[in-house]
Amino acid sequence: MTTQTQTTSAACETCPVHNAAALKKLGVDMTDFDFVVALAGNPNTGKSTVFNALTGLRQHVGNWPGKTVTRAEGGFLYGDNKYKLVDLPGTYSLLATSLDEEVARDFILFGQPDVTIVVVDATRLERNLNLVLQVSEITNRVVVALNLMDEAKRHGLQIDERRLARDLGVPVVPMSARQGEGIPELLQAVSEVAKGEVAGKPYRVKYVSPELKRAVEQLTARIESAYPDLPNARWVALRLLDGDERIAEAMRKGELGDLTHGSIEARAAQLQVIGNQ
Ligand SMILES: Nc1nc2c(ncn2[C@@H]2O[C@H](COP(=O)(O)OP(=O)(O)OP(=O)(O)O)[C@@H](O)[C@H]2O)c(=O)[nH]1
Ligand SMILES: [Mg+2]
Repeated sequence: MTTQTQTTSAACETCPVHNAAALKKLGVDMTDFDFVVALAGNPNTGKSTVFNALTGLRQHVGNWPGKTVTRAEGGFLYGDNKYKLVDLPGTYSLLATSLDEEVARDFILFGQPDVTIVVVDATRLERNLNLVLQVSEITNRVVVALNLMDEAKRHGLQIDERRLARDLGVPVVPMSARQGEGIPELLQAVSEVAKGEVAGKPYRVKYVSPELKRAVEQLTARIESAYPDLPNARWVALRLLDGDERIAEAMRKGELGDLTHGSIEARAAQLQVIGNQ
């Protein structure tokens, strides 16, 4: 083998396609994980399909929305790191209206995942982007899995994923999870964001009014002092200013503290959510 060939093959080993070999599905083994990754997305976009592909577990998959109703967790090894992957119920928005949406919302907002993968349906991009923008409001660590690309192609839809990534300010990985296409690239993107090698700079809605900005800042500070362990106090402040009765009620009853990372973990342990074995 010539030096040239060796160089080429060594370089090639770092490409995502070859890194596929670096995935080890760990099933329910989540001991000593380095990173927590959440799978969020609208209902029926392929979250559990991705979850199963990465963990080797068998979460319920089917072609109708609302199958996953509670959290499921599994592990995988990629490169030198162990990951805990959390499959969530589908949700259209972080303004949860149903119990399973609430499970997803609570984990995305308060579970402090290191990376949130938002799985979107490439054939219904506009509707799906709503959640991407909402998640982008609360964290920089987002990867968009642009799933069902096979369906999009079948319908003659063309998506400029580079442009989309630029506009959203986060990595976008086109994929067809059911066929396993794009999984290596997704893993690569997730590991880069988890390790801080790639820093997203998500598009955020700009608050034009200085009064609103000031009100948000003041209220955020008060919430932070009342609930020092609560991540995303700013989101809670925005919801309160928007007149969200459920959040106001949780605040009045002192239940907001139940949404901190530790409490969510404890509640999950009680529920024993791995119902897929
Ligand atoms: N054609 C195609 N179908 C897919 C792809 N990924 C997943 N599916 C199918 O889409 C349907 C929904 O997949 P799930 O993984 O159950 O979706 P989910 O997001 O977990 O759904 P909920 O838990 O109900 O929110 C299933 O029939 C999958 O087989 C894909 O890339 N292409
Ligand atoms: Mg599911």
